Amino acid sequence: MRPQAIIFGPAIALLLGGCSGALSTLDAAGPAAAAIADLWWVMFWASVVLFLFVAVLLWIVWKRPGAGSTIAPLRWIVWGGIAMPGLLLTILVGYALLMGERLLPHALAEPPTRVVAHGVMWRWQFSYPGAADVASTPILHIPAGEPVDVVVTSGDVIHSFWVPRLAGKIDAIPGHENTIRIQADRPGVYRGVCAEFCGTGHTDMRFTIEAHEREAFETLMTELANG
Ligand SMILES: [Cu+2]
Repeated sequence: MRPQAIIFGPAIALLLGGCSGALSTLDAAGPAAAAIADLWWVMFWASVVLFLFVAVLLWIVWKRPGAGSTIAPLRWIVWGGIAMPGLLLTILVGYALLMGERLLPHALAEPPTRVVAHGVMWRWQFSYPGAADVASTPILHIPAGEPVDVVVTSGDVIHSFWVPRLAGKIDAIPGHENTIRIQADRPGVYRGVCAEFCGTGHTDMRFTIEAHEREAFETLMTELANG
């Protein structure tokens, strides 16, 4: 095996391994996570292009010392050091703001299902204000294929609610309600974690989301309410 294969083979496998899996932001299973994944890829490819551009410039002056000296230093600074990063950062920040806007729980014609995620050291409890008398559950049940607003609260310290394949993260703050909109495009099981260090049990503060077809979700809510 060639030395390059020994170095790059495992590196590429390791890199691609991060693209899938139960806790991968790049393996998006809903629109909010897809927007975040898109932003990640745009930033990734932009940084690859920039890196290659600078690497080529470096290679040129290394091979041919003095190359580029016909261009005045002030010009290098103004165009390469101010104009180029200024333009790229403006585009990137504009794109990020647009994507961020899509993640907000804007008012909808049909109000989405609301569930409550309450974090306490070191577990999550989920309740369903719309479905009367449903006791809190250790697994979060949601209907698939539609937006769901998760009202995130905390009973003690600051936690963070994060289901990487469905949405970004949001802090659970004592005495405060934060709402995050999630959506699972298809029924299935999704993994979540607490994303804010909250003490010795932090790593065990994991949870599961089960997305059901609308009818199955309603049946389940009725079953839970009837005990
Ligand atoms: Cu926590």
